[in-house]
Amino acid sequence: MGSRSSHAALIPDADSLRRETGFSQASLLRLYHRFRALDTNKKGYLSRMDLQQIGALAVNPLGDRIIDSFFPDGSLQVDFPDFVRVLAHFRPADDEDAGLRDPREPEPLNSRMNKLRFAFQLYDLDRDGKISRHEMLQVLRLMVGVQVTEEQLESIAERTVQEADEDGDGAVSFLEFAKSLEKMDIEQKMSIRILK
Ligand SMILES: [Ca+2]
Ligand SMILES: [Ca+2]
Repeated sequence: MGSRSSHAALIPDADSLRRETGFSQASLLRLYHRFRALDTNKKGYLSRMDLQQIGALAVNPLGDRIIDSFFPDGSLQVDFPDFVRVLAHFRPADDEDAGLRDPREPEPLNSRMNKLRFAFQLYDLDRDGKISRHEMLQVLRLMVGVQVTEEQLESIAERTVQEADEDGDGAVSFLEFAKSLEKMDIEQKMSIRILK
């Protein structure tokens, strides 16, 4: 175990990252090893291609969108803290959270609300704070198989937006989105085991 703790010292800002993301020291260490293994050519950051090696994302229909969210401002590089911050949204709520949280601290990244926010921005491509029918259609196209015709897809998109659209502006705001998913087990849907 001696070598493990010396590795821990290599993680940049380990303590603040742990507080911010809720990952335990051991998980951070494992993520750090994962990060270094994904980092081909030892660049010190991950590129889009590096992230595409993550199996859980490769098989996820929204994997490409999730990968996009690692690169928020058109940047092409993900450093370790940013890597961990995105992954924290997928961390299942578990005993790592039990009783340790200071109520003055910001909401954990893997809270239901933050998971919903993360999911929302996968839909809201132009980031105007609303999911348009067109944006809904694009996500549905990624998620459903080829057995559905374009026409059927359009009517599903139309209906999905209509059902969620409470103020009738023809688009789904974040609140409408959160409300329409009220009964969904977002915890289970948004738990991706990156470490496996
Ligand atoms: Ca939008
Ligand atoms: Ca609306």
